[in-house]
Amino acid sequence: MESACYIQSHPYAGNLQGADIYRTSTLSSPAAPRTPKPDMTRAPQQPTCKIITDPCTGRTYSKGRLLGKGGFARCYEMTEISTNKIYAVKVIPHSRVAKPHQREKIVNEIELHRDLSHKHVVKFSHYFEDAENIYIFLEICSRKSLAHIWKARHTLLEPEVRYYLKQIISGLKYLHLKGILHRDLKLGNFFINENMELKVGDFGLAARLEPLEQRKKTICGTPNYLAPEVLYRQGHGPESDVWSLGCVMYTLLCGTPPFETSDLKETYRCIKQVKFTLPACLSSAARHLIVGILKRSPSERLTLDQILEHEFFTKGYTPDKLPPSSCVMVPDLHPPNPARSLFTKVAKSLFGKNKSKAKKAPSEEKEEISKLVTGLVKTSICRQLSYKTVDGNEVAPVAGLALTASSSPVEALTEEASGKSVSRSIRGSLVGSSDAFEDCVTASGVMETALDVLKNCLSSMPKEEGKPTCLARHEPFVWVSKWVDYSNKYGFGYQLSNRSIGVLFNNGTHMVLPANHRNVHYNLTNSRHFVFPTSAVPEQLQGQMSILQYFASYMEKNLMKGGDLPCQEEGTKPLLLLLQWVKTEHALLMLFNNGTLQVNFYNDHTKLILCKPQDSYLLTYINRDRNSQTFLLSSLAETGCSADMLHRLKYAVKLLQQKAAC
Ligand code: 11G
Repeated sequence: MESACYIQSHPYAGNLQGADIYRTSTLSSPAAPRTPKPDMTRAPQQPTCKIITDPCTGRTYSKGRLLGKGGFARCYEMTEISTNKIYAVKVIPHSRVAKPHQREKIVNEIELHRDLSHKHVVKFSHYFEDAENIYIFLEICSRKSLAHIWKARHTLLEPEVRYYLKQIISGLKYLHLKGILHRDLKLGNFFINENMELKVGDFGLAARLEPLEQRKKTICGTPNYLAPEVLYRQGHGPESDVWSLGCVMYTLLCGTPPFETSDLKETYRCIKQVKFTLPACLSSAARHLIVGILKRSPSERLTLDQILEHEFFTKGYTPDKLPPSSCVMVPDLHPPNPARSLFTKVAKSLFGKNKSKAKKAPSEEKEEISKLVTGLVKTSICRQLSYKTVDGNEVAPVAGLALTASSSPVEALTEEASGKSVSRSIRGSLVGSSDAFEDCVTASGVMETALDVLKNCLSSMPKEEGKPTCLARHEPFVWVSKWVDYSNKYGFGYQLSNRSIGVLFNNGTHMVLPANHRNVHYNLTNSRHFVFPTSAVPEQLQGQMSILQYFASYMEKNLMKGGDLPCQEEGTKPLLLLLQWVKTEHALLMLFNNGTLQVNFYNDHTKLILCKPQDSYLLTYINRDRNSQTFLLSSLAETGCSADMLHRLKYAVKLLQQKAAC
């Protein structure tokens, strides 16, 4: 398909190294003195340089991480050294655009994009070339694109779709008014910036709008979103962009493109016949709008203004802003209404962040709060995201209905993992792979041992309360300082006292980000262990990586610190993995692959930690005042302990017995 794409010639074609290009590269209004034009005869290939200098202005840029590849370009984050401004930069080696029609494409892209200025169109900053490459500096969009959001979410809520579509339509109306057709509207070309604002980008296939008879009849764009008239070689008009927009809307709402089949010819046949199905879950307004857009004849298709006037937009709620978390999980969106503000208010008052100014009669308020507490308490046990901090603060739950484990992109990998293809498919960026836990510590093994040890201790303890001496010094051990249970959707996230972050996903896989964030550890259910540099996590794991990062930032922002240890160099100790967690009405029990058992009691935030850092078992009790005392288990067995601690020890044993019996 790509090779069939020939864009019309332009006066600048073949002149990318010429004077015009240098003159026009002053879009960034350089203050730096102009440097002489470089000798454009190709220099021998230089080693990849981290500092890039604009030979025309003398401005310097430091080349950052690779953002990805697209067309002829490798794209990097680059920072202008004097201003610290960050750009997304397309770096196109001259060698990749040696043929005239290839250069024409780049020139066309620059020429069409450079003068555009709109809130919902990627800002073109400037460009230049050196001996090796052409550099196109664009607005950075830190949240990547709708394609990434779609990958993590698969389907979006109708209010989210309205939110994004309105911005696409706004950008697209501007382009069409300027006489520019995008011709490649797809999820990957809708970039999302830090503020969750959408920007239409990638003008690699864009063209000026020509009268019908003068239009190029060749096929451009991504096959799935091609309009019937483009397939029939009748040329691409504004209506063809509208068709693609309809496909985008369908994909976001239904999870797959409307004409997707396993065979390209079949896809084209479906497009020509406008053969697609509308899932029952769509609202009638959404169906009606899709049908109005995906019309065979361009003249029958709704226009951009008609789309905006459709009841899908006029009757449905569109949020002003989406939370960044919606990139990976279903947001809790509600049109402003009294019930919602009650929830927010009560949750805030419960969890100590009540800044609400609205006043209510005290009796009325109390009544409403008590209702909600019951609801929260009930749901927090098994369904809602509930989390507590080591110091006893409990924070309001983040509501959400995010993706199920089966829609996670990693599912395929996990399934494949039983065969050999997985290691092939993720080997590219692998740092290491091993069967790290060949001696296979199982949760039930850890549970049985802990049960034995604790039961023995309890049975030898004297009947009366004792005052055991706690250890002044002991071997360091690692314990869970923060946790987030989002197992109704993703899994269980935790932060360890050594500041590494882990997620035990619902599908049984495990991801751990050690404190230095250098590598990511990934464990399959079959206990195979992979290590990747954080910057090169394979595509298949990006969804889980986003969730891990979300958990990490969530715990960092919302949960109080609790006794973190100094950062440990990665690799000095075997990786600590949570094997199993169990929540009861009163406590959370966690079992680790090094044999550690931790029990957190919800009501007073006390904790018991049983571990064996060296030869002897240690038992740590963190009391309700957050005082931590560590004892040799053997000395507890001899001396006995406080009633408080004994009570909790007995509860832990009962819990382990119950679990072991299951
Ligand atoms: O056009 C882009 N923008 C605006 C962008 C492209 C290319 C620089 N990309 C990605 C990089 C890899 C593939 C597409 C961007 N990435 C991040 N911010 C902006």
